[in-house]
Amino acid sequence: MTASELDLAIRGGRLVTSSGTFEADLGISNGTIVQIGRVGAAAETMDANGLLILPGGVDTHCHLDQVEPGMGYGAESFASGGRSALAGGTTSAISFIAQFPGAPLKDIVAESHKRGQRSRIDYSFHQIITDASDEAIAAIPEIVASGVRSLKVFLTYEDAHVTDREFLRVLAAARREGAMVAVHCENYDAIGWLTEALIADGKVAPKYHAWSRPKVVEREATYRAIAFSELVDQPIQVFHVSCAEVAEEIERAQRRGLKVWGETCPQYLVLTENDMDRPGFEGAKYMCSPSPREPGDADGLWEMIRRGVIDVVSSDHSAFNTTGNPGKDMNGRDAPFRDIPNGVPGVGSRMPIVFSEGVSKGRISLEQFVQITATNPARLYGLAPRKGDIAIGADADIVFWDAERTVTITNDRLQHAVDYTPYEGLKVKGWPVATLLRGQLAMRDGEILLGEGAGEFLARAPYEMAQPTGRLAHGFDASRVRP
Ligand code: DUC
Ligand code: ZN
Ligand code: ZN
Repeated sequence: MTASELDLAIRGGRLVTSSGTFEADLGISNGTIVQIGRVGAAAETMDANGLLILPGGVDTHCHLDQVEPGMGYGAESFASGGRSALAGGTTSAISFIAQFPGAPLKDIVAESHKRGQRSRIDYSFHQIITDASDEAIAAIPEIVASGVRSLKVFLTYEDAHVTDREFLRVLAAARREGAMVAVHCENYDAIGWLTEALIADGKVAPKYHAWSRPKVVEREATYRAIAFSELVDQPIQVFHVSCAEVAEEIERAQRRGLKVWGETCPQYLVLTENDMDRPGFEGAKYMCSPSPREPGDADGLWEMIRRGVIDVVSSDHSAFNTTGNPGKDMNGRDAPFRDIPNGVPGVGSRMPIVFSEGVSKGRISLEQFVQITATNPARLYGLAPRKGDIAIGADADIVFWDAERTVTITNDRLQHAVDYTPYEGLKVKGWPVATLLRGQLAMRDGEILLGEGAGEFLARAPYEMAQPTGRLAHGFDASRVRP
């Protein structure tokens, strides 16, 4: 190799970027894209043979190696989750650092970083705040300055939800430090009240999970999160929007110029509440929160995606085996829906499902696919311009994609650690053939070629999307006066 040679040239592909699709070669040096179009001599050449060349997927909502209070760690490690990500064309993910009683935040932060070192893909973290105590609020500046530039709050879940006052304190802390806030929007008390009534009435099967948290419960919490975002003047992303009725709240906020964004997930695009009514314990495999909705609701979500109201599709990969502890049946196969852990795996199936349901079925363009699975999540969470698009100077995270290949999803293809996929038997058109992480061949024909520890921690610097608008009622910035 001569000094002027590229490390790698990718020739004969159709490049899909966030803004266009065109035939061009790619030149890569030191893990970075350095040439697009006419590309010089290279030490190595990969022939794309007319396949699509896409930016590696960016999954900004992925529970990998997350410490779960009282439950140890979820089934999916950074190593196994990274394997699945690469198999499915995803090269970066943001996981979570938990908070729970009795463990100082700095210890959980350190433990999470230690676990991240096994990652096969590039990664970062959202810091979950479940108890906005003075100590937790005081710890936030250092955590954010270390590159964990987003906080997450839950408005439901017994051990995780914050009160309105706590939520405001977290928003204020994020505003002071220049961090994004992600919100799980469902009303804790409404769900608790409905759940008690359902169980008292003998309605305990998995399908009643959907009855315990109808759309309005999500819509109310979404409106409240938006109102508080406006009050504090703090940008937020509403996680896992399950239906158009919830997205309408986000659209209204966006029309008013608020910095409010919405995410949905494949489970809301292809699963329905009927899946939880499968015989025996099968329904438990499809339980996640918010609940999958009724047949037809996905059409409304696609419309919201097309309009740009929802501009990110993440996996919310949340890994519970069907059996074991932790696992879906940890409280017994007859456990009421309330006692069955929520969450479905999906980091490996996200890109193929969104491509198939979106591009192959004519609902969105190739460029929109790139935007919602890579560019927009990278921008929203401060990973751009390094991640999320094919551009000079960006990391050479590349997927060779066969738009014509039809595959029937089976659990083994996804290569995650979880013992099932809710998408077993789903036929998809469009499949990743090879994945590159920073110019290194990471997956080819389903074979994972990068070992544990190949991934890098992505420390996120201050960025515009997480900055406040400057619009405050009466011009009074309470976040500066009272933490
Ligand atoms: N819902 C969440 O909020 N997190 C993980 C899994 C789920 O279903
Ligand atoms: Zn959530
Ligand atoms: Zn989640």
